[in-house]
Amino acid sequence: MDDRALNLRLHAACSIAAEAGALARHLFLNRPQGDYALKGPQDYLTEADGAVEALVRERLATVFPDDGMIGEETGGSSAAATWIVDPIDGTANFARGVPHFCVSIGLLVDGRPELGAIAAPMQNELYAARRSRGATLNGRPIRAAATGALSEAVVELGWSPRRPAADYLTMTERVLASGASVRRAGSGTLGLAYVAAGRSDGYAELNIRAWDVLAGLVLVAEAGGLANDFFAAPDWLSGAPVLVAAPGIGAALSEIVGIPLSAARS
Ligand code: LIP
Repeated sequence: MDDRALNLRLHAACSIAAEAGALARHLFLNRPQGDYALKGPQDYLTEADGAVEALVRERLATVFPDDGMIGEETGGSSAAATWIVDPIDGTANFARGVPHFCVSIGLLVDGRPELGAIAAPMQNELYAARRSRGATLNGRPIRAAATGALSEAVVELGWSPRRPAADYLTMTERVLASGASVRRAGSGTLGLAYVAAGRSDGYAELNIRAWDVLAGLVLVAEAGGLANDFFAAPDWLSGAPVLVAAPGIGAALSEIVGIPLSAARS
C-alpha cells in the first residue's frame, strides 16, 4: 500500500475515532446506572459497544469498501488491509461509571501493524501513529519515558479470567519484588497508550485480544518504546500475551514477566 493510501487511512481513522468517541461519551453521560450485561465472567457488554462498533463499521465501509474489518462485538472478515476495532475498550469501567475507556481503531496490512488511532473522549485525548511516521497525542509528538530502573518504574498489569488468577498473582508479585509500583486501570488499550506517552513505564497482560492492542502497539513503537511481537503468535485473534515498555527497563521487565520483546523496530 503506498504512502498516499496509508495517509488517507490514518486521517480517516482519526476522524472516525473522534466521532465514535463523541458518541461513546454521550452514551456514557446518559446511561442508566446498572445498564449492562455480562458476556462471561467479568466480561462486560453495554449497548454502547454495539452502537459505536456499528458507526465505525459503517464509516470505514463507506470510505474503504475493499478493506476488511474485525470488530470485538460483531467479528468480521479480513483482507489485505484489515481494520481491527474495539468500540469501547475498558467496558467494565464504562459499565460501572468509571470515566477511563476509549475507542481503538488499528490497521493491519498484509499482517503487519501499520497505523492506529485511539480516542479517550472523557479526557478529550486523541492518540495517533503510523509506522515510521511517529506518534502523537492531540497532534503533539509523544515519547516513551527515560526511566532507567525498575525500582523507579510504574508498571500497569492487566488481567482477565482468560488465564488462572495464580498466573497473574505470580506476575504481580515478581514485578512488586523488583521495586516497581504496580497499577491496574482496566483498559489495556489506554495502558499501552500511557506507555507511549511516558505516563507509565510498562504494560503486561498474559492474554489479551488483538482489538485491545493493535493501535497501542503502533503508538509504543513510534514513541521509542519496546514491544513483544504480538502478531507473531499463532492464534493472536483468540488472545495472546502483550508486553510494552520504556526502553530503559524493557529487558528487565521482559525477564520478570516472561514475555520476550521483539527485536524488530518499525
Ligand atoms: C478489556 C481490556 C483489558 C482486559 C479485559 C478486556 P474490553 O477489553 O482492556 O485489558 O483485561 O479482559 O479484554 O473488554 O473492555 O474491550
